[in-house]
Amino acid sequence: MRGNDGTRTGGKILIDQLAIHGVCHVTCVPGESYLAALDAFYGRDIAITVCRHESTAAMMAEAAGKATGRPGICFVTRGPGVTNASAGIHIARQDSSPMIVFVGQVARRMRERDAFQELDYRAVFGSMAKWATEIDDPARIPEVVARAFHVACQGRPGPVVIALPEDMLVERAIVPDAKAFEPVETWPGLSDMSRLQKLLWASKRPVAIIGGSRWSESASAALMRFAERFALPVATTFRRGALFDALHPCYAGDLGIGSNPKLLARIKGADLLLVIGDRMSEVPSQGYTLLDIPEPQVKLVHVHPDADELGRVYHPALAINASPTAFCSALEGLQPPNDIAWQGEAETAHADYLAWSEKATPQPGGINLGEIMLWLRGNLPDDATITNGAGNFSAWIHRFYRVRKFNGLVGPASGSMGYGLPAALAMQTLYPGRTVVCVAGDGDFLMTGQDFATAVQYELPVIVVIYDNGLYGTIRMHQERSYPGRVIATQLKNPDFVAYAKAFGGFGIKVEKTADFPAAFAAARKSGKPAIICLKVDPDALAPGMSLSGIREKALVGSGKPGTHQG
Ligand SMILES: Cc1ncc(C[n+]2csc(CCOP(=O)(O)OP(=O)(O)O)c2C)c(N)n1
Ligand SMILES: [Mg+2]
Repeated sequence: MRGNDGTRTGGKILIDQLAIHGVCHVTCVPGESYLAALDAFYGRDIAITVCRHESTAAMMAEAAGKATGRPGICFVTRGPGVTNASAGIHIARQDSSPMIVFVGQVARRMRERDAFQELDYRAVFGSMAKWATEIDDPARIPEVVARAFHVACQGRPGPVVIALPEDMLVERAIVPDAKAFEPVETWPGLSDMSRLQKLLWASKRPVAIIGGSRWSESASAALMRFAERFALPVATTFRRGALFDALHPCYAGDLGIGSNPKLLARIKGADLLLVIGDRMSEVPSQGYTLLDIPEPQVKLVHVHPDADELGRVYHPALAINASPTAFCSALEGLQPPNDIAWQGEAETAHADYLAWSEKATPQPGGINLGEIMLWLRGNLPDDATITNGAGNFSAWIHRFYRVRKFNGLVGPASGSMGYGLPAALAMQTLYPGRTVVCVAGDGDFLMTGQDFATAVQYELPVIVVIYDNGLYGTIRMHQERSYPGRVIATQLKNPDFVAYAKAFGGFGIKVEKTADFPAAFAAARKSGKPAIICLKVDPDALAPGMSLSGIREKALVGSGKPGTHQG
């Protein structure tokens, strides 16, 4: 509260800054360490989602940051609270998403005694967050918070962790507010664009690869127009499929895990790669095999919003320090050559993509998740969003679900399990009218499954489709490849997910045959409640076109060993 003397508590100053910077929603798990900040939310026009676990609160904030380009905001308590939140902080780091985590801290006079739940946040998050700091003086809150918004959003976006000593939050200070932050765009120079045009004109087989953050719906539309004018094949990187309409005639597919071999061959055969916004890290670079390090064997044009990422791993022929949003509007000024040397390549690349994603691969058992993806892509509304975490189940989404809209897919490029439900909660909170479907593994779902309660509490009608194979299937796959028949620590005894959904106050239904999915989905929607559709699947159905037994046999033949244990 503001006193008659013009003073405000640290907590009040803090929440005032959030409002000024345009925050209208935060996530949290409460703690006594930041009560004064919580109290300052009282009666304010900022919605709060209280979660059951800090990993959900942090992943929700990360997903909101990923979807909007503005920092997702999360409040957690000290020690155990913020260490629980660290999974979400790590995702924001790897996925380059803007996010600010506020965390309670012991009172200033107790610091460095290893007081109750004390942590040195600068040390603990120093290498994971983009910036980790602590506010000692309430009069500096406007300065630090404004800087946090800039740091989180500019260059390569990422997480900022700000510790709030308990006594600092109740201390009163007189300080003016900061002004609302405006994210700074980084524009390509005219000479960058003319060098790019020359390289394109000299090229015979160019391919564009897009990913990373700092995109917008209009940037993605501008890129589609550019691709059309230049007849340029465009691939998206791992879990960034929502940046380009899958049915656009230039879409070449997804460069992730289990990618189309024809796409990989096309990229290997290219003479110019135009990488926009992405780092070409381990997964899209196919374990750092697509491009030689440090000197790529192909002409690389690397466009990235952070100068530090340019030349970090790859030495590009042309490095352009620009945000994808600014770069894509500058693309409107480029002229295609009169005679496009690669004419027809985009068409072929798109035909290869369509053929790769057209028909579901056969699977053992009654459920084929590929067929379900085909049904979802044909029946979900245009603006629907699919979210996912990590596990083999997600391979069916990336291969068969054709993402048509910006934000139509929200997943962790960092491969973090448990992400799908929090991301779905974040998307449904941001866009209440949309259909939001989380596709989860059984292992994956239960990493944050307790927050199905949050969906019920806030009446967020997300639909969770669980691929219940009773396995940490991905790890079992690696296990069978490296140690065939020696099954250890990858089997799961699951709860009854239908009863689970109902116990939380949601809707639950089990599906054992692919043909029953549409009716189950309709029933879930009709219920208007958060829902779980549990797909009881044959554990042998490991990944698209891949069976557990097949993998084991292949590995045994390769090693010449007989199986020692049946899983
Ligand atoms: C937080 C986290 N812990 C562990 C892993 C390692 N990991 C990757 S996939 C996987 C198993 C996923 O199992 P499930 O969700 O059931 O999907 P499935 O592979 O069976 O389809 C594990 C344990 C991870 N990626 N993230
Ligand atoms: Mg599983």
